Amino acid sequence: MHFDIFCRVIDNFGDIGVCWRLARQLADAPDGHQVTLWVDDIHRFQRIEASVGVQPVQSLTHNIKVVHWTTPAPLREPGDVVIEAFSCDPPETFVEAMKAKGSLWINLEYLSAEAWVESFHAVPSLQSNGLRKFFFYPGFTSNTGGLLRERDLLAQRDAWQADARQRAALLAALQVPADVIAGLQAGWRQALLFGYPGAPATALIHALEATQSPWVVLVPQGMHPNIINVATPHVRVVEIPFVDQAGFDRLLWSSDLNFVRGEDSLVRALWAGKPLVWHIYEQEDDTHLIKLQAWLAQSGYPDAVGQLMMAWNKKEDAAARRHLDAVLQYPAWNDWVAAAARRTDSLAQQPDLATNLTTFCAKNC
Ligand code: TRH
Repeated sequence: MHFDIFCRVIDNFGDIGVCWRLARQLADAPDGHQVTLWVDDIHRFQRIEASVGVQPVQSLTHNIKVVHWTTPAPLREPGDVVIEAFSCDPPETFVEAMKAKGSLWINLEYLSAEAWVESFHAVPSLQSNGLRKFFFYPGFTSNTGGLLRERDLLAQRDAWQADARQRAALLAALQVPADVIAGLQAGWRQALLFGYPGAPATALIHALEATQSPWVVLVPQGMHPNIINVATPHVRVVEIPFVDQAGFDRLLWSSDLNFVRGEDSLVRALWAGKPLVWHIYEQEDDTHLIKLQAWLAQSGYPDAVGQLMMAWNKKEDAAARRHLDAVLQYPAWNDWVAAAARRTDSLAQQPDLATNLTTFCAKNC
């Protein structure tokens, strides 16, 4: 099949992060689909994928093309399936051409663990122009579209985790000081902190310090400026450059504790199988807290972990500190480590999103 994926960058990196991952997974499928990825903000794309140039149309691999989605949009023949990410509205001229071609239209929705998702997933969205359009919901249960996961991802992760030299080489390439790398090799624990502004990062440093064992906190460039270069007796904070998505995965795999946000980094931290704290994307009227609660309810995490995530998202410093103190202590820490691994194992039993999507499209094309 030939897929078009339309991506409008609203903010940050999640929109293009999800679309780029999906494009590669469709292209890497055993049937090797053709993919055209339309992106309105090429510069944002370049932050997570250095091979992207600024040409209006470029071939990134033998079966992935990237088109700069400008206004007016370039005229191109639509594929068998057109995916609009997050209701981003493909151009009208393109929709006209989809009618002539008879393309299948998929609206790839946001990720949520709320119960209603199961009943909306794969439901038709009636179109007056006669096109066949369906909602496709990612999710955490087998009655949803599932989660993005490359076929060999967990094997790659295990191989990476088994080879300490690769981790040291990655950290050295990111200019992490040699004494910090040596400390990590000697057993210091590593946290990766990728959250939204206002996250209780200072409370985190104090809580890590209170464990009385050494920690390194890696912070992607530009995030959490209030704690950069902090050094307490047991905690070193190191700012690292932005890396590509493969590098980001490796950082998650080699951390003991991951703080992630949005949508895509959450899923990647789930595949890392380590304790994680999710800073969910903020929405009006605290809708995001309802989504967070729904996700926690099906997570199997200890209650204290759920309380920590609520405090983290409400940006409540004192409560976050209290709950961090609780979950970082033994034996609570071990319970969290075990629950995180169980959650990953159970999610990995389900088919991945790209497989579910191609099966659905093949049936409906
Ligand atoms: O960046 P995010 O907050 O993105 C989004 C957007 O705000 C979007 O509008 C909203 O729809 C969505 O969240 C819910 O968080 P997210 O989704 O985790 O995306 C981050 C991406 O950046 C992810 O693909 C991983 C990637 N990344 C790198 O490739 N290298 C890095 O160094 C870092 C820190 C991240």
